[in-house]
Amino acid sequence: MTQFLNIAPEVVAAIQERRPVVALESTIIAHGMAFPQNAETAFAVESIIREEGAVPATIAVRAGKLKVGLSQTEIETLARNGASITKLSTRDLPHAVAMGRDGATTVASTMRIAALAGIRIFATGGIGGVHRGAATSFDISADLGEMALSNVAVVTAGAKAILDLGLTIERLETLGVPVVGYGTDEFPAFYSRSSGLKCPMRVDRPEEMAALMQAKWEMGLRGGIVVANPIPADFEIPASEITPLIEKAVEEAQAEKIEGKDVTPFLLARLARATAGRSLAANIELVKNNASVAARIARAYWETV
Ligand code: PSU
Ligand code: MN
Repeated sequence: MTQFLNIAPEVVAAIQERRPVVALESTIIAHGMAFPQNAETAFAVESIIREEGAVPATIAVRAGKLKVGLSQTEIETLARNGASITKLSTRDLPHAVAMGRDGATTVASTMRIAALAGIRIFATGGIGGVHRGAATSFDISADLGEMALSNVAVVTAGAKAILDLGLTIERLETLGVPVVGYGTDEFPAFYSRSSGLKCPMRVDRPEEMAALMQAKWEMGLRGGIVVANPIPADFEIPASEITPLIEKAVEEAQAEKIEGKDVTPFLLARLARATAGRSLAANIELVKNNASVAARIARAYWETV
């Protein structure tokens, strides 16, 4: 594996000493937010993880290496070059490695690389899922398939309602993935704390989440865990406000025949524009909150295993 992986010395030391590490994805930097907020958020999230006593490891592909723990300069390069950075899901990793390319990793590929490095917890904004209209488009994010394979707990503010959240939960059930409400009974809808959909299970404390992770993996059950952590109440945008904007963005994507991996970035960009900055503020706050929760879970996990 070492020929493919390039892990920052600080992260290697933490993994070897069984100290808490939190993985972070890079597609959210390159394609999820615009510059300079993407860079500021990426740095803020790393600081929060450090303040909570864990080591951050932002993951991307650099010159064909699976890089775990990016430098400030590498993060800034991803943030500045945004749209021109290749979005790499798991299926794209072999080609990017073979050709010595650069790219930003999605939830799916970040999970896989984190698992290869021995990292068990990952903080993001929102995971991909089953798109609306998937019955005809077959558009289901590889994030879900990866959840069945990689032993990583992903802290996410639920998922954006650009997806069919009900079908996303169904698919995760089929794949055997625990979807755990963190301090909530409801599956959160990214900008909104509530979606009207129930989470199949709930925990309220980092120690409970750590015990769940340990139980799953020590029983030999492979795959990930969705830690569904709602946006802090002060920053939420009510579903009644955001849903019509989401529906309009989905219609625009269909009208403009946007397909494949371009669908998610297109919808995110349209929504950011339609909400004139308010969605961005919400997005930044929920990512920070996920990072803080992930670091606390990481600490609890490495204290118990
Ligand atoms: N959802 C968001 N923000 C994001 C993404 C999803 O609210 O930035 C990104 C993540 O990197 C996720 C990817 O893994 O989009 C999913 O893309 P696709 O649907 O093409 O699999
Ligand atoms: Mn897709």
